[in-house]
Amino acid sequence: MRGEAPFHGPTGDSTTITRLWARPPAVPEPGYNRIMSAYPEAVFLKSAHQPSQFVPDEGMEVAFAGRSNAGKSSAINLIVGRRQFARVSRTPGRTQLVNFFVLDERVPGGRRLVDLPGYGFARVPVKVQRHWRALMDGYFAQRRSLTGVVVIVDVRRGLLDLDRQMLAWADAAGCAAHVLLTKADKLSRGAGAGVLQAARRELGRSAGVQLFSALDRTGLEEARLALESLMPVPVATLAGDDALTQQ
Ligand SMILES: Nc1nc2c(ncn2[C@@H]2O[C@H](COP(=O)(O)OP(=O)(O)OP(=O)(O)O)[C@@H](O)[C@H]2O)c(=O)[nH]1
Ligand SMILES: [Mg+2]
Repeated sequence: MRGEAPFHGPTGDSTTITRLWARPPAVPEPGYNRIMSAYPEAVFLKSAHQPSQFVPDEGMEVAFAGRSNAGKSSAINLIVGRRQFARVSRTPGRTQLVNFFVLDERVPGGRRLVDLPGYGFARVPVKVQRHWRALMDGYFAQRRSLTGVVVIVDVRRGLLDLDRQMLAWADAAGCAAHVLLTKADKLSRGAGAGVLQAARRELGRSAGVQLFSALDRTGLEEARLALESLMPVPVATLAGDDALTQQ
């Protein structure tokens, strides 16, 4: 069952965490009060500059893609529940690396998040743009573990052509997609709802879409549920979790 479990942190203060994948235990198991993140096992794995440096293609993987500076790394940090997990930058278009993170080992081969280099930054030299395209082509063509793509879109801009191209890429790779219209804190409720409605109309059933803000946490639960549905843990494993937590 999915739900929120109140727990007491190491300092004794009462905090709320979300366990997306298991029923909260009636009696906290040892170590339970040390869980500070929605994904306590999450760790940075590797940065790759070329396809040959990608981590082994096993388990499940969800990629976060979006325009430069749209808020990909900030979204990952909030969803995972760690402040400095993926690096947030003020200078767009700097890094052209594919960053791999392990989320957990809940399926054989593990579940990973991938922070892709941002696209659409006009001042990037042609050579860098070519490198980006080759890297993305390599990534989408070969990752069999890629089960979903989260496309991060600045709500003030709405869906643009490069976002549509990314969604088409995901579709061609046979991946489900979910769009986060982020920086929702920058727009009024009415304006945000308008962009959401337009995106829903355009995407239809091809992708999920929602409002999000890494600043005020708008849409956090919905985004976590969407992430889980992009990399589902088999029911047999979930049943095992429940059995463990009931001991
Ligand atoms: N107000 C607001 N600012 C945000 C939000 N998300 C990200 N930012 C800011 O936007 C800037 C870019 O955020 P990043 O998370 O680094 O964006 P990115 O897409 O990973 O950027 P690149 O990796 O350079 O492509 C930073 O200054 C963030 O603080 C949000 O939801 N609301
Ligand atoms: Mg980033």
